[in-house]
Amino acid sequence: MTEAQGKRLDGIDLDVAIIGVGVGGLYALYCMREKLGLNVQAFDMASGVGGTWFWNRYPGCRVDTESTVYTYSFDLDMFQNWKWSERYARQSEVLDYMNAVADKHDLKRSINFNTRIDRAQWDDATERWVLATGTGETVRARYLIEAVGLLSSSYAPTFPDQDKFKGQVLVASKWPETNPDLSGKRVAVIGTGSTGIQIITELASKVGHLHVMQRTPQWVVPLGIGPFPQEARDRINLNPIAFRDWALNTGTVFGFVESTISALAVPAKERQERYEKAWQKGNGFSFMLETFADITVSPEANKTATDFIKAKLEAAVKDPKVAAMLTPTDYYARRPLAADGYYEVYNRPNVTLHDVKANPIERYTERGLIVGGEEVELDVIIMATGFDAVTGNYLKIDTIGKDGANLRDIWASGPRTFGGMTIAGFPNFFMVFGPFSPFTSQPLVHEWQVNYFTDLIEAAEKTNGIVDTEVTAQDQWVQICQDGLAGTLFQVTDSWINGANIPGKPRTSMWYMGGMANYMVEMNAIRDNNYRGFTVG
Ligand code: N01
Repeated sequence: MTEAQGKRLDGIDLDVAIIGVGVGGLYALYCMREKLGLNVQAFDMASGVGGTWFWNRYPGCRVDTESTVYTYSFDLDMFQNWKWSERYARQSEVLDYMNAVADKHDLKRSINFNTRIDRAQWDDATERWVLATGTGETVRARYLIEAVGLLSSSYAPTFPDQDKFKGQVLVASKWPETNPDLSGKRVAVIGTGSTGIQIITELASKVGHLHVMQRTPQWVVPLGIGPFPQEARDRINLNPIAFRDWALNTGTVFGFVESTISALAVPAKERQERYEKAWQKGNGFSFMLETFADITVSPEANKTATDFIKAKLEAAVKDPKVAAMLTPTDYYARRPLAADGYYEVYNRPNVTLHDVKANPIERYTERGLIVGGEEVELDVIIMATGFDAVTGNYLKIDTIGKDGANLRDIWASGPRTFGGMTIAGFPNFFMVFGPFSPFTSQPLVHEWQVNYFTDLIEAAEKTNGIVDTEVTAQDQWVQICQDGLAGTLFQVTDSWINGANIPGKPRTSMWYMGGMANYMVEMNAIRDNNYRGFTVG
């Protein structure tokens, strides 16, 4: 056993067990060990830190949130001095950063890599979580923190006769550590979400022929890739805490202030100018939320945005038939997509767009895929088909709370949580960015939630208390979240945001839609009211 693999497991009794060492889990490990001085061990299936950034190393992978807010703030020195090279960091740079954080704080000695947790059961008699690893070992812990990721549970559907295919099938979210050489090859990309468009724009000029298998077209705006802006660095350096707090006090923590103006309240000329400015600046979230306040809630306002993008698309794509295939018919109300030069890719002679809704992928052959009755010959097929988002990884672990309550039963028709962090009947159990967390960018919000429950655990430690959640408080929280999504176009537009992307998954709200600033107000009021809604028994 190497040092990086962590302690021997079987029979160990911990204060805290953490599942997952992505952005949230690493910080939770830091807080539990360094702030509270608890005996903590973290577990991850990967052989290194990074969570989704460990696995998603496909060509073109990078954050599409500005690096200014895709960072930790707890280590002020690193917050100020880590030199992100680009406005949107590449996956390799994010992974380097996370390794640097883990190494600086010596976190890896408390992590068991290559370790899957299959089962977690609360034992009332000993007031401990009993975890079972994939290799049959047992670990006990007073607290369990699951930081298993919002978009980490891969979804890669299979098609008939896959075993006959003589080429290679690669899943974007489980990309091989050694990057395969795709130059000159006939490559298909199945899926045109954030992952698909990053791969498509990166590979179009590098492969022999690229076949894009598009089921539902999406609205795409430019990302605006470029060097990390000096003015952002200056602003962070001037007062990092003030910058962090400013970002947290916006609605979505993407590093800008959301608009409060209706798209319908300004003259058409001004509206066009605003959209044009946002288009030139780049960034999907900014285009959707910084331009106008009601794009995601009003069909009329939404149409002003889609009319603008449609005109750009039609100007960019030379073949009108291809432009028509690329034009969505639904609202601009999925998670917004951004990539530089996406539509222009389809002018290349080595790129073919397939409409696999009209002409479905039927099956594999030895040489490729049958699409709409015709064989497409391929060397490599890339599945960019997304994730069982938000709830997927929680439900993979067989989690049993008090009185034998199984999480899979409790969440059968949709998740139930309090503040996105706890679940009634699951004592001493915490989630980082669990269902019904705010609909925001992640790292700073992960930190905020971890800080919040670190304080709660500290309070419980003082009285040897067990933290649980009142069912009524949880019900109220779920209701607020369901009402919140119901008022938006995200609710009526199929995507992973509402669970519609996974066959058989309940279609429901999984978010607090009131914005981060309001979320902090609500959660701080709960804390200041003696943690109303939590029980520390
Ligand atoms: O997944 P998606 P993703 N046959 O669900 C298609 C984050 N992320 O991995 O729309 C054919 O968005 C599916 O088609 P349809 C980000 O939050 C961030 O791209 O269901 N096609 C769709 O086109 C993002 O939103 C970055 O009809 C099938 C695609 O696969 C989230 O992860 C980078 C199919 C899935 O799109 C998920 O993005 C990457 C089938 N059977 C990801 N099944 C950053 O930049 C599915 N599809 C930070």
